[in-house]
Amino acid sequence: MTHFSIFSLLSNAFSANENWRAQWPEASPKSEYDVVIVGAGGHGLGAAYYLAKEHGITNVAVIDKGWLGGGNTGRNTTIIRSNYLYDESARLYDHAVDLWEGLSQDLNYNVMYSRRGVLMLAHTEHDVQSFRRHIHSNRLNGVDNAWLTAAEVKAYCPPVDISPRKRYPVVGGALQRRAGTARHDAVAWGYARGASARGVDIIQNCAVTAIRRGPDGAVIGVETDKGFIKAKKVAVSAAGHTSVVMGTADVRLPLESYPLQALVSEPVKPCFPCVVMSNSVHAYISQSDKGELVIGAGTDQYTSYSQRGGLPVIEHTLAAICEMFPMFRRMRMLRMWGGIVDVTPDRSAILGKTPVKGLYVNCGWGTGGFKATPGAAHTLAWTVAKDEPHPINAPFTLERFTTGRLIDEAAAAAVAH
Ligand code: FAD
Ligand code: PYC
Repeated sequence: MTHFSIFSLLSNAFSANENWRAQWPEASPKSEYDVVIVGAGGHGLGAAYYLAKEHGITNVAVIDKGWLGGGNTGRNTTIIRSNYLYDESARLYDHAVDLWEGLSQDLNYNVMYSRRGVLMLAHTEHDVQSFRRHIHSNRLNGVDNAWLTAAEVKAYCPPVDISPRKRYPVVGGALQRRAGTARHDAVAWGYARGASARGVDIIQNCAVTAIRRGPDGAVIGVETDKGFIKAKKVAVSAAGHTSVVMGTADVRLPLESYPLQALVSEPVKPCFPCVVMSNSVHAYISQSDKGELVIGAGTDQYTSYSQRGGLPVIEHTLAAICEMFPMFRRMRMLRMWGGIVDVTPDRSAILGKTPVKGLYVNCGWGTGGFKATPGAAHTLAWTVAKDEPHPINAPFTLERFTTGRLIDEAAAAAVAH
């Protein structure tokens, strides 16, 4: 057992979020929409917002089986960065970071985007080589990322212990200064508010049970537990469950769903200046504006739809955190939770059209889709509105799993999986 107190482990992980259900007005679905979006996470709500704002398409419903933002959007650890290896990813994630920078103004809702820098620690020669490769690639793509020596790591983030006698000594790090965090529930609420103000219906507590196709194979609507809803187009953004929903339209996706967990400590005064990630020791940490240390683990090693991760994984993570940051050894844990992430073979998303006319998909973000929220939503809205790929999401189609033109971002995912 680590020095973190485990006693409050089973406390009310999402009591705050449960209140959202009460705050959003209940809407009954109309019988027909131009576009139905399945999943009221940041990606689904964002797509509805951009459909309305940029394409004038407002006869849209966003349908969720739970409450808005109650999926991974309200469960993630809010790390935003764009230091991915391949050109295609750099374009997508940097597009998202560009949108993050103006998002509070755009939505007139403070999403608390904070450029505090994301520092990835290197512990081995392999880490050094991999990070340097990413840094070179990022620079060629105009994405900021810089190598720091161990002493420079310590100067940027004083709580890190860089003693060479450690089990995993810190030998340097890759720092993206433009990267940072945002407030996840504000993202869901900001997009929901913006979409709703433009006429979009947000329907909570309504599970989509099947996608229906007409005689010519094209989408005609969705079956829900509140009845059938006719739709000219359907976009599925149901992280963790997308393959189940898409399976009802006979579209098979190369996805596996895993629990990914995180926790927060009791709140303390500001003491941690940036985000630090260490994939070798399976842990990452930042401090929220409320003062809590936000700590996350790697995915559990088995597939599951459980929204709570395994105890050994989080214990391993806390041991690593206490080793890297000895000053946190006496902190107490406030709450922990899990989300279900869907993972593709190449750890990149599937985003765009499907073989079914009128059916679009946004999934496979694995452990890293929060940062992509505005970029994915923005380009998906374009694709749905025009029925054609956006230049940025064009490489992220389903076809790459048959052509073999994969976008292998396993190393850049930076979270053990
Ligand atoms: P969600 O927010 O999960 O929304 C999908 C919605 O679909 C849900 O609300 C769900 O209820 C709904 N749904 C599912 N099935 C149905 C159905 N049949 N009918 C109707 N509705 C349905 N990413 C990062 O970039 N940085 C991070 O630091 C980070 N940390 C993470 C930490 C944890 C613990 C977890 C779990 C994830 C983390 N992620 C992170 C990943 C990130 O949270 C997700 O990739 C992203 O939030 C996905 O957003 P979304 O809108 O697609 O999905
Ligand atoms: O993608 O940066 C990330 C991330 C951090 C924690 C989970 N995902």
